[in-house]
Amino acid sequence: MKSLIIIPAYNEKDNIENMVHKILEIDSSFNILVIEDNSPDGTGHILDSLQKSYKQLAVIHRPEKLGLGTAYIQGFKYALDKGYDYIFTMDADFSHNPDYLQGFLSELKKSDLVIGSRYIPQGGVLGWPWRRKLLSRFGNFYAKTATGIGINDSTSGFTGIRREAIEGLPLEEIKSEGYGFLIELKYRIKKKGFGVKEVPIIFVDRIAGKSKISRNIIFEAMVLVWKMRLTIR
Ligand SMILES: Nc1nc2c(ncn2[C@@H]2O[C@H](COP(=O)(O)OP(=O)(O)OP(=O)(O)O)[C@@H](O)[C@H]2O)c(=O)[nH]1
Ligand SMILES: [Mg+2]
Repeated sequence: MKSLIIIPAYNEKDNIENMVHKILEIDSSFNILVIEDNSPDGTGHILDSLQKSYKQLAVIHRPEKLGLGTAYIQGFKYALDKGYDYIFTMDADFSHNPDYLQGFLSELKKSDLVIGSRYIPQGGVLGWPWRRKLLSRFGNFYAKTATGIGINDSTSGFTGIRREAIEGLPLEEIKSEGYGFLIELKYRIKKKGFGVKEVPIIFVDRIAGKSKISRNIIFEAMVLVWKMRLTIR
């Protein structure tokens, strides 16, 4: 069984090398795919030289910042194409602790989608100001209520997915971005009847680098949840 960890990275020069080291130190049988969008800070060059030391590392360089949604979709296509069985998504900025990966992997033997969840008992967030905490909490409560599918952390970007669940997705049809994409991904998998399991994680605010997810996609996500409920069966 082959595992691929998909990491979108844009301007992560202070994180990406440590992240790759850390993951492969935990388990050298993991493979990593980084989707990098021509970062002005040189993240792409760091990845190119890292590839010389690690045969487990693959990199897709895209010509410009094309967003998180399309990065995941490209990663999923790559994973299916190369025959991976277990596919993980995580951020480059250490908000998602790679130490959780092996726990996710063992859960994936029983479930089709494993979600690293901040909003179940034993989960949580460290380092965010109260306003951001409140927004994320409220956003996830809103998404849970509006979609009616009972997922507590639908905006989590830390997931493990079985190949079969990704094969069931209409990758060409999914157009949402950022948080909306993360919600839609989980919604579609759950709606198809796949087994979904939330496992608690402690999410830690990034220490190095700057945030690049724009906040105006929050409104887009609020509309999306209703659209999904009405159109996706
Ligand atoms: N390839 C690619 N990666 C991106 C893009 N936008 C964000 N990322 C990466 O996606 C992950 C999540 O983005 P973050 O900026 O950490 O977003 P966030 O976690 O909501 O915000 P912070 O934790 O406050 O930084 C990180 O690994 C980013 O480097 C993009 O347009 N293209
Ligand atoms: Mg982050």
